[in-house]
Amino acid sequence: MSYLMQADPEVAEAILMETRRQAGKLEMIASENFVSEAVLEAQGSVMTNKYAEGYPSSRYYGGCEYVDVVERLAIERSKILFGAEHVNVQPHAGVQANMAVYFTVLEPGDTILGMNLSHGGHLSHGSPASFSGRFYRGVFYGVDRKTETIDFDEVESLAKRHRPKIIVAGASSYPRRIDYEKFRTIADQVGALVLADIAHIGGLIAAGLHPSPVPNCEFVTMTTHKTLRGPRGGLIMCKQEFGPALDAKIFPGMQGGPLMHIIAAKAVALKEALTDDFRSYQAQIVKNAKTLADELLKAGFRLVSGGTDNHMLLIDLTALGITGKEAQETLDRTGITINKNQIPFDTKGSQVTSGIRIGTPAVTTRGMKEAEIKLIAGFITDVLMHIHDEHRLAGIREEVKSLCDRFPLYPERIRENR
Ligand code: DSN
Repeated sequence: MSYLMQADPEVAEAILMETRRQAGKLEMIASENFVSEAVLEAQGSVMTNKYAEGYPSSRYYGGCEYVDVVERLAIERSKILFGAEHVNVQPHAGVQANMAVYFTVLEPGDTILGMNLSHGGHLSHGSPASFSGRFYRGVFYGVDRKTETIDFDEVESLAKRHRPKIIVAGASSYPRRIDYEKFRTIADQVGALVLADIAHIGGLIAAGLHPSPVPNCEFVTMTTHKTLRGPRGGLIMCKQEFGPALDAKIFPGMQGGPLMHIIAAKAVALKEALTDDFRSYQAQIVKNAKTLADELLKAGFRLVSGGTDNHMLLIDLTALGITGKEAQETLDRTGITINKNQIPFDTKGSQVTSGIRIGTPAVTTRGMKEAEIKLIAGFITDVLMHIHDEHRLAGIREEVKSLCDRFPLYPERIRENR
């Protein structure tokens, strides 16, 4: 029996049930993934015990010689992977990474030009619901109504009218390639800085499948747990000239002790990301997303922007007469986990939505390829076309279960009940 099971059976049981849920369902939330046992081991290590305010070789506590090793490894590996000049691996999450950038170069009241949340942007890109829209003035570009791709004419005209101090290029639910050079050109016309938030596509960029924003942008932020497949956390890259100020905004500016166990796990994930296996994995994520898009289009669905270039796609459910909320709940009952998502120009609110977002990183980690994705497209089609047919839904649940059983996830944990 594990230490945890003895000490706290309620928590141990919940963790076990979560392990079984992850293994027994198809995880298709575009921002989620499954880390390796090595990443989990680093994350569950004694590095959690250590206070290490400051940075390697410049800490406020003694005994930091080994946490320094892992933080240096994480920084050096990020630099190699992305070609970055300066890296900070301490942000607890993506929002903190963006916050640190704003604190470094903006004053309260300054303007951020970011992507409209309902067109695919993120709360931390100037939304009034987040600190970023309360401390700063958020102005938003969106996608073109016809192509549903970023409307660069609008980006340019808003930049000229509002003279933002920073332009944020990045999204949470945008299925297309992002042209950082165009953002750079527009920013240069108005003297703005560019922050590329690559939280979603960090793995694709690391593998060279999408253009890197590092040469063109002063700042690049990301989370480490999405396509990059590391522990939950954030990371910032920037031009050398901003490095010291940025570090000071993370600590002592806005965070205390860094999460050294998470930084150790980030280092492990970054080592994994430097391998050929990782590059093949990222290529398969994209192939799987394209296959899923093609199959869903063949089945008659409308996809936002007509398809995908990355790891995700958005289905517009309007023609089916169902909401994103209903679709999410019904797919979940059949063992397919996705999230409801607003689509551009949505007439429904964020708790209901007209769309769903589907991603392929996690099922690709399990080893699923085009053949399995075609089966999954069939399941999704069947569920969404027959949302009230309980008998059919029960059959699909069985098929999903047997597909999951063919691609075991964390088998030792399931076997050992942990
Ligand atoms: N929650 C993340 C996502 O699902 O895209 C963004 O922060």
